[in-house]
Amino acid sequence: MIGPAELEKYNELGYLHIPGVFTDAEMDAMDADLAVLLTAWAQTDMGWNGPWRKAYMDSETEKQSKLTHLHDLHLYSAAWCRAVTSRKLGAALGILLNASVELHHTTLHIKPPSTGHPFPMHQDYPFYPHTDERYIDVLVHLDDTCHENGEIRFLPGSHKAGYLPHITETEAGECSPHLPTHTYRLEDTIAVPAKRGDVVCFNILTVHGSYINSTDQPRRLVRCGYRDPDNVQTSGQSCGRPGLMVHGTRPRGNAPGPFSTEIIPPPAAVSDVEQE
Ligand SMILES: O=C(O)CCC(=O)C(=O)O
Repeated sequence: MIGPAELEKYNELGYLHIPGVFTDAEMDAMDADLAVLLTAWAQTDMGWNGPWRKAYMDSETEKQSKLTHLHDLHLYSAAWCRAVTSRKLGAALGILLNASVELHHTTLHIKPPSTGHPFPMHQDYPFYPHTDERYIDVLVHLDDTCHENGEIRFLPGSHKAGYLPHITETEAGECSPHLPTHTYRLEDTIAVPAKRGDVVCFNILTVHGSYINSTDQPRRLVRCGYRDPDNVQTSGQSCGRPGLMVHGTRPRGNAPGPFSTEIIPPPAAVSDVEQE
């Protein structure tokens, strides 16, 4: 799936659309399990907060705009566990990272019909900062995307500028990390519409966002984060948690020894679950 041209494109633009990674049969299995997870585990709420909401939506829309989300689907569903540890995807990511590949997290984002949550321009780095940029986010598409349902959009080459300071608090308190709306505009981005079963990969530093879903159907995708296992996380979502290896082997590096076998703490209470 990844030859020299794709690798060059990814390195140059900071993102890459890979069509047809998952078969219809695989997507059907993921769809079926997702329906169960939606009833049993997923949450729907206002999603990301912050002053960007008023810049993106009028006040009536803003009140109605919601996001359905769930972290780490692979811990709840065998079909999703198989999908995110796919040998094919792992090999592609191994070429893009030029390294072994470790799964870091998976996160469901559903934009409900009609006023489904837009995303302000941001880098994913502030949500799960790592020592460097050897980290790829992969959007697994459950639905075809287009302008009307809020396809993913990127600022090409923006990863090359490094980490950009994000707005993380206002007078009212903390808010979801995002870039200033007047300098980073969705209008200046390139749309990357994709089909069910496609993935869109992007560098943890690539600036991206998406418009509201104005259609009468939900727009469903799952973001999966993968890293070079040598790239150490410093804070944020799922920090300190080792991930499954999806390509190659974990380098020993400076590790004093293998992972501890001590009991992992139980899942966080609902009120502690992060928004991203
Ligand atoms: O779901 C979307 O449209 C955008 C998702 C996003 O920005 C992210 O996962 O970082």
